[in-house]
Amino acid sequence: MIDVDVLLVGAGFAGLRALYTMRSRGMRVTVLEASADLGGVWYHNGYPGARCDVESYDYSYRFSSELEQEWRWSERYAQQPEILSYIRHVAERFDLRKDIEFNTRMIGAHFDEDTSRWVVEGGDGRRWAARILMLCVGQLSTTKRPDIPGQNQFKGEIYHSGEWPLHEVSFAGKRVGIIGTGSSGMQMTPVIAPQCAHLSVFQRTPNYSIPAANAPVSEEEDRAVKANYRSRREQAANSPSGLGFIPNKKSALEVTPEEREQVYEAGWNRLGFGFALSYYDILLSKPANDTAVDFIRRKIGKLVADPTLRAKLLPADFPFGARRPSVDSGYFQTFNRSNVSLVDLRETPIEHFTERGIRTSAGEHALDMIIFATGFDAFTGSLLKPQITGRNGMTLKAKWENGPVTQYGVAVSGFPNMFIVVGPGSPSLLSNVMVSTEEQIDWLAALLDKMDKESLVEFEATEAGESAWTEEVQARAKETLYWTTPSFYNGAEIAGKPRVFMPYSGGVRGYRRLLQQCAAEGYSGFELRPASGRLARNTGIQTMTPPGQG
Ligand code: N01
Repeated sequence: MIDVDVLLVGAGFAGLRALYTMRSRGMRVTVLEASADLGGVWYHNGYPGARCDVESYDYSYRFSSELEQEWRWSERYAQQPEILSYIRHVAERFDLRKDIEFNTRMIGAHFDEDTSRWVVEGGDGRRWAARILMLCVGQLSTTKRPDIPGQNQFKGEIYHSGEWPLHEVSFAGKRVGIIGTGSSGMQMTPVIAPQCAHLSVFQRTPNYSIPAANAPVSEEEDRAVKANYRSRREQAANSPSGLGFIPNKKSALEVTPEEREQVYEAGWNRLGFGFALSYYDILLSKPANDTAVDFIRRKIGKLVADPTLRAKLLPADFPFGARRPSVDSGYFQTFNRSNVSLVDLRETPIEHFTERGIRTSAGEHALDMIIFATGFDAFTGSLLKPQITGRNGMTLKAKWENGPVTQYGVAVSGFPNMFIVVGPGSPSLLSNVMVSTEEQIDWLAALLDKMDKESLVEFEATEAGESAWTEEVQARAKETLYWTTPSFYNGAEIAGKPRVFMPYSGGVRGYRRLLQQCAAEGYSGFELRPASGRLARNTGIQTMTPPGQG
């Protein structure tokens, strides 16, 4: 058994930041990473056109101003290879690789109540004992491959956007089919279309998208951001989404149609996701949202020449933003190409794969390559893959049978000293995850500082605390339009998954204040114990119950 202070799982953005921070506190840290190299989702999502839809300067670490100053982003929205280069640069610069065990999947972990340590099992049979278990496994890292019959019969190539191979994939002369029109499908469509013989896009639900207005970053822009990076970070941390956009304080319904049109027009080719904050109530009120939908449909409509195709591509039956919109670079225009066709799965559903392609209710589409851009088992997929067992033999799977229950998205009662980074119940995918990730890791570091100072051994969410928080997450979602639409925010992407709302929709700033308040109140909603639960009970040591705790 290998003894460490912190066992971290996942070497993506969150895992590397956690490694840096925990090691800087003098802790012995080991990271288990199932893949052969760094990057997490950015390692696996190497499909053509993959890029971040958060601006590069904001989708980067804030913990080191030297790093901020020395790294030069080339585009407003970085492509996947550039993001991977950044991650690798960070690992080299802070000498992080030496503590990472690659090709090592955590298959299980259980909390030993006698020693108050997590015993973690690697897929290769090795075992680690750790005081703290930190799960940095990502929210969109377990891919979803629909259960379409006949997949084994297909004789061509099959790929998934989230498990893209490391080798070069050639599209030349091939008939390619993409299933799925979320962000991944919308990003790859305009890039693959010019490279292949024919592209068929299999669409079930037309999706909203805002133009990325991507552009190279000029020297002048780079200097301007770097001269004011601290205030840019502050602004991001104090914005609802962590993207730095402050919502317009006006309602979309209180202004004249002319003024509204001007505001939407000004934001359309500039704001990306920020377009959703053109008015404060776009994500809160259906009538307000309808004004944005009307504008977006008109804009998209102008991009598609053929009226029948246009009608099929226009999103209609859910509010803008209620499912995650895309930020695209020429997606809709791609359908004007003569080598691109849309297969509307609502009219002609997929029946099965054949040797030669995909059969829908209207007939066979002959293909050489099929790409699943069908998304992920979001939020909980990767947390529930390993067998994680807390106190009294309770597994996380059993505990979350009816949906994830967490205190602030970071901890679970019954699972002492286990910390989830950007887990369900935190702003997570409703925020710039970089902001949420760094916020949570710094918060944990402060908690561990306090525990060390006061010789405390365990932290654990209380049941009352996590129940109240889980209700709060649902209550906040019900105030929004997110609630109205089936999506991966509420478990609708996987048949049989509990239908609960998973990310906290109260905003990054509000969430940070709650974390700060929790710490100021002596970590309300958590128990901090001077010994393991069993030891404390056996020896009569009083469990410390901080004030303000339920
Ligand atoms: O996945 P999705 P994604 N038959 O779940 C369709 C992040 N991301 O990989 O809507 C046919 O959004 C499904 O149809 P429907 C980002 O957070 C980030 O595109 O369920 N179709 C939908 O069209 C994003 O939101 C970046 O009817 C089926 C699509 O597949 C998230 O990843 C870049 C189907 C899935 O869309 C996921 O995006 C790219 C079936 N059986 C992605 N099952 C960044 O920039 C599903 N679909 C950071």
